[in-house]
Amino acid sequence: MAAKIISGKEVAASIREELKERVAALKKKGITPGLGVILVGEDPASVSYVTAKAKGAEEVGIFEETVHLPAESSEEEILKTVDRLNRDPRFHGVLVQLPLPKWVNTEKVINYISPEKDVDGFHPINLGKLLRGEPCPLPCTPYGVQQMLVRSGYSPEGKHVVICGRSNIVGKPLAALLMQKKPGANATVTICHTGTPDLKKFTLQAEILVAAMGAPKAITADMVPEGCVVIDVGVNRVPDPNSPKGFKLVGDCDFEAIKEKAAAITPVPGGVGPMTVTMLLMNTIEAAERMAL
Ligand code: L34
Repeated sequence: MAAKIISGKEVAASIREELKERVAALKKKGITPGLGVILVGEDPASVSYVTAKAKGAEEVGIFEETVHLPAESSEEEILKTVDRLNRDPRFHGVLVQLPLPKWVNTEKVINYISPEKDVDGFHPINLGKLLRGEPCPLPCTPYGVQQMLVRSGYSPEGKHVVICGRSNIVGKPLAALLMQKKPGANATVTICHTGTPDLKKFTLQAEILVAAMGAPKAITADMVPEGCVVIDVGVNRVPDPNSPKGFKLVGDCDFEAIKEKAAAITPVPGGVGPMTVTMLLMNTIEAAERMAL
């Protein structure tokens, strides 16, 4: 039987309806949640993601401002901008879109974001809290993956989740989130990475398989067990002469072949991407709610 297609776009739309109500409640108290985004350079993928964030913010009633710095910006200029947004009371959330230019120390920039305004959940204080199971802003992509699973009837509780990829923004925080002893988590988690020999040996044991490797068709149908739930976090641009843009978006999974075998799979586009943006909006609203107390 063909897999159910889990629409991140639809789950995101229903969460955004809830968020509109929370924004309305804040506005009644005279508070408009605000998000400051720093974008450095013109990388087309980054520009597209930041545009999606600005549109999402507008949709739910969040005040958003993108500070667009030139590609050649120095580390000092970026740090100064972070500092300015940290101090600006209009912003409850501050984020620096990654990746940054190669001469910039990314860790240093992230460490500079005020932990209270860190709506990406990337600050070491917040990542430490996540690891300890303390309340903290959850990194948006992992949070989105969890919410998409829970809200479409595939809770990870008690399941074996195999994550392919160990990045600081997806693999590692997703593992920390899903192994927590909490509702909607409590999974058995395996992380695979480029140092894993015989990846297939592990992926074939997955009840939920998360692909976050950053390469098209990194996961093929022979690696996916029958009845598995597959979450495709990858967003890759591949050349496509039939598209007016000259490229198309694909994930890390061989979608067409895997959908004949899996119980459910997320598409790209329209899967994890819209969830990432929506959880950022949620974290911004939560930061505003916290600061209102
Ligand atoms: N600081 N940097 C920071 N925070 C983040 O959470 C991110 N990420 C990743 C890259 N850098 C970051 C994002 O925002 C990836 N990411 C992201 C955001 C949105 C989408 C994909 C990735 C998204 O909206 N994807 C759409 C298609 C967008 C398009 O047409 O290009 C989708 O349907 O998948």
